[in-house]
Amino acid sequence: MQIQWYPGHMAKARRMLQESLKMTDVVVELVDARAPLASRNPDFDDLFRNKPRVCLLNKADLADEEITRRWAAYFRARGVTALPFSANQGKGMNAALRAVEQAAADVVERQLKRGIRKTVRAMVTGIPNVGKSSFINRLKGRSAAKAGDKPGVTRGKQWIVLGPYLELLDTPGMLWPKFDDQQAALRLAWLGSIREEIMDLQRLAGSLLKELSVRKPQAILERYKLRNLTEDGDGLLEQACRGRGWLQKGGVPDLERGAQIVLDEFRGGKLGRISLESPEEADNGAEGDQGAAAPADDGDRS
Ligand SMILES: Nc1nc2c(ncn2[C@@H]2O[C@H](COP(=O)(O)OP(=O)(O)O)[C@@H](O)[C@H]2O)c(=O)[nH]1
Ligand SMILES: [Mg+2]
Repeated sequence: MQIQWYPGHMAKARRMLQESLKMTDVVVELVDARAPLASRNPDFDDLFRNKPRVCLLNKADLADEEITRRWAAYFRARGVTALPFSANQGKGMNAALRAVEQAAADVVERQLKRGIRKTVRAMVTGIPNVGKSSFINRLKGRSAAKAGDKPGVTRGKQWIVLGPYLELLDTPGMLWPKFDDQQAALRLAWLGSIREEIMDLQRLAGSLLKELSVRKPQAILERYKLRNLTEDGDGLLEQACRGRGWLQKGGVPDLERGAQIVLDEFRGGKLGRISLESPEEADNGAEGDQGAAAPADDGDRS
């Protein structure tokens, strides 16, 4: 299913999210560990105001370990519990569930004083492709039972029972990325979190190689047998095609094929663990500057 973030889609997603929020005590927000800022929209802080929140830096297996650690510290310093995580490996799951329980501790405590042992209810949110379904499916696999429908209370929502006092909503809350920051949108495109039909893959792969020539030069020099990193993106892609022998008849670089392979290999972690954002860059205000320079797109604002 392809999701386009037209205002109508966004309005619907927001409505569904708000409905789910009413039923839940804790929000588990998934972001991409390789680009935690690009993969979350600052507007969400407002949506989740008054809700205890746990932020999972998902796909940490593909991100630079040290930078992910710094991101966790960055969020913690801003009052948000953040943990490295890997939904498809289930790595960090116990710590994540403990964090969810801890986040709800105040609510549970208050209810206990009134003699009620409250069941904590959590929901998963995040932008498309960040790993929500992987997270939920993994928990389904290990949950003893499904709570099933609870008519009247949850109106057809399903809950996954994680423990005697912990349940998870099995429908994730869909969030939308911010497209008004062109640099952030580009990082999402490199990560494969934006519909590809609307993009020029050769441009995308070229700009990725250019970015990696700064962030991880050795990795692309070796893998694609590049000779000269000072060329622009198109030039780097062409070098990669020659280096790896992706050629058409007459030795012409097969840029289309090369672009697809470069993107696939980056996304699949073949170039090693690479982060596209670091907390230090965020602190330098790069985000705001680029956002201001980017053309506004009203359709993508919430
Ligand atoms: N390497 C890696 N891939 C992941 C991880 N979590 C999810 N994925 C992959 O990311 C893609 C999108 O995951 P999905 O759960 O469908 O995301 P959703 O759109 O948020 O529901 C799938 O190909 C998953 O296999 C992770 O922790 N590590
Ligand atoms: Mg999904």
